[in-house]
Amino acid sequence: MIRIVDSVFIKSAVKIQDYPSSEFVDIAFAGKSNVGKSSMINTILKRKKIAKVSSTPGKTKLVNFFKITCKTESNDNAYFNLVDLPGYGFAKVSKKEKNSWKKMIDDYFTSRVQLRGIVILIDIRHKADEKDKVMINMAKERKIPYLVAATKADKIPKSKIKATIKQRSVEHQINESEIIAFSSLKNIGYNDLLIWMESRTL
Ligand SMILES: Nc1nc2c(ncn2[C@@H]2O[C@H](COP(=O)(O)OP(=O)(O)O)[C@@H](O)[C@H]2O)c(=O)[nH]1
Ligand SMILES: [Mg+2]
Repeated sequence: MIRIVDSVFIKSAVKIQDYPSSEFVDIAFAGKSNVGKSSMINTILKRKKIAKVSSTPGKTKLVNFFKITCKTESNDNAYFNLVDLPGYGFAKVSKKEKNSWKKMIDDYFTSRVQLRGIVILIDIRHKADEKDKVMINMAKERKIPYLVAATKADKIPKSKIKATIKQRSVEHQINESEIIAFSSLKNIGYNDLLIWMESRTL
């Protein structure tokens, strides 16, 4: 399993030409505003606030790049870029702003040759929603390897997690091996996530 040793913020970008050049691969994270993306990134990086846990969701429409130093089973000094994509689906923004995430993510998908995989976060409690479906279909269409992480798994009874994950996989028409339960609060799914990330960074 991958072990994160260090992380540094590189830069935020809006346009393709602003992306940092890199000889390392990207692992990206996407999800609706408030789904728990910043919390997940902070959990992975073991930092309290490297990715801001926002009180005003939907405000920042930026692609944030972090350079991660890690140890893998085969390499003691490996690197990859963790990319925090703009959150979507926040109600209190203009229509134009509402769809800007789609273009930003599609620009990133189509132009970033370093991209090796994307973690798509959904809330485990909510039945498949339109924006999540759009996001998952974008990854499928662009043939980008994805892992769906169903967040806030601590909010449902432990005994219901397995069946709920199965239900979400059916709703999203994905394989059961492509979805995990996750909680930043209770550390559910942390190992599964890191194992998948290692498989994408090798
Ligand atoms: N119960 C629970 N709450 C969480 C979890 N992850 C995030 N939250 C809460 O959900 C809200 C949004 O979290 P944040 O990480 O900022 O979401 P983001 O908008 O997707 O970056 C905050 O109030 C967090 O404390 C989790 O695993 N369990
Ligand atoms: Mg956030």
